[in-house]
Amino acid sequence: MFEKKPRAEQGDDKPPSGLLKRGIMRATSKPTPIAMFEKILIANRGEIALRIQRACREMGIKTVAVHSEADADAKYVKLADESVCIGPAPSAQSYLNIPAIISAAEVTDAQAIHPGYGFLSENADFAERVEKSGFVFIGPRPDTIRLMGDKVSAKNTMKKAGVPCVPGVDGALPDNPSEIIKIARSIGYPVIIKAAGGGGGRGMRVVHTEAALLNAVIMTRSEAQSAFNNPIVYMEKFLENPRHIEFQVLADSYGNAVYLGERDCSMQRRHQKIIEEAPAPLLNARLRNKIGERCAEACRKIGYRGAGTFEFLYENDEFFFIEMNTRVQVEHPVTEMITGIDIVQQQIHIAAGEKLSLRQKDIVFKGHAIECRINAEHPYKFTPSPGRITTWHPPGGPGIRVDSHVYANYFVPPHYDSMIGKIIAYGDTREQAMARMRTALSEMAVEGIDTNIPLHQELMQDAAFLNGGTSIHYLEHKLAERTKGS
Ligand code: MV4
Repeated sequence: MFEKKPRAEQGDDKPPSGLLKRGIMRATSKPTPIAMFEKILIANRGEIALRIQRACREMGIKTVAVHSEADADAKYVKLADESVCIGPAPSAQSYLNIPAIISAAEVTDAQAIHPGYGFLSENADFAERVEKSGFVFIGPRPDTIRLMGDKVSAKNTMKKAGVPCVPGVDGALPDNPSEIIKIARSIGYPVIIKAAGGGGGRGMRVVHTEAALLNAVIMTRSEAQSAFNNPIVYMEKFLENPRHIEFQVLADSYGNAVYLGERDCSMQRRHQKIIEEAPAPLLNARLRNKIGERCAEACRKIGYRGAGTFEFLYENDEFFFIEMNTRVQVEHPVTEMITGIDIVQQQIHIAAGEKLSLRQKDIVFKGHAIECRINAEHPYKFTPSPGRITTWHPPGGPGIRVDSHVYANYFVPPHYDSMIGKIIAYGDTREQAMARMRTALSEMAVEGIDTNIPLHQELMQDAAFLNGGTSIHYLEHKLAERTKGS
């Protein structure tokens, strides 16, 4: 099994990778007529695997599903043109098993690999091995993924490229205690200590007083060493009550880049977003276009390729860059709804070596979209609720999109993330999108497992949320109040 076929020599220095070999680019970098992929391997599972499969089908591209033993019976696996079992249920042996995934691409003769989100999507070593094996990685160059994976280098790069960042001191914190104290004084308390290897909320500590500073640095360093094998930490001003707003960008291999507006993802618990919307409530068009253009310009400057997201904290009408994500995101549909652009198809066109067909002036933001992530979990205790779904009635009607791989009698495996789908509601206004979401949630029937639909129903009636949105801490405070009351 998994016999390795010899592949043509692969030049490893000529961007865009994989294209020269496939004869669709000259060495001069002038684009010639593009050969679209015939077959793509989808290195993911669940709703995003189905989402990518749909994008491929619409483009006439064949798909290979790879799956674990736990996902063998999933409908999207059967719907794929081909499927390969890559290992047992635990992710480490299947969806994170790089040799098995590359072997699956070889035996099925796929030309490109789409990593989705999570799993190997931001693993630079995976992207590199995909390209060295002669396949196209549908995403940024491995070096870009590596650069953005280190949060210190990501921030320095973006600051240099003109993206506004959280006030702080550039670069890693020194070891010298008196220098650390000096840096914190220059920033002003409260400060936050973050691990360079962290991200997405892992490995951070807020410090309110000088008395607590050095211990916090030592603790964050040692946790960072064990969690990320990297003891480097950095310091920023701690913003007390920001929103999380992120900008979507698309960039091709020829230095063209556009922004697709922003998403407000402030409604979250323990760094897990549960509701996202586009556009961000109350954001004025001038500031949107200014920050969006800074992001697009940064992409041009660093030679970014593919879809990407600039994460910002937003406080008092100011944006502060914190991290960049180099993958398609869970919440990409809200941007698709207000722009009419298929982000997954754009990723594929870019990876195939095409020039961006979109120009900034043609990208129009119309209406409002909200996404509720449906999780198989208790709505207030948040305990995971895997098991057999006996009833599944998804909602429909004007402006409703459901991205889910689930069906009646589907078994939610206990091995993976609890998200089983997303409802996206679109409307001319935020109010109409919300009203449609309320209707959709009331129509939806799921039996056999617990879901967070009751929490979403409550949040769609929440006065602060309806009144222009909330900060990143709102949901956790609200849930704490609820617990006290009961
Ligand atoms: C911060 C911050 C306040 N000030 N940085 C958490 C996730 C990671 N991406 C960065 N995070 C934060 N960085 C400064 N200088 C607050 C958070 C934060 C947060 C950010 C986005 C979404 C949810 C959050 C929840 C808690 C803390």
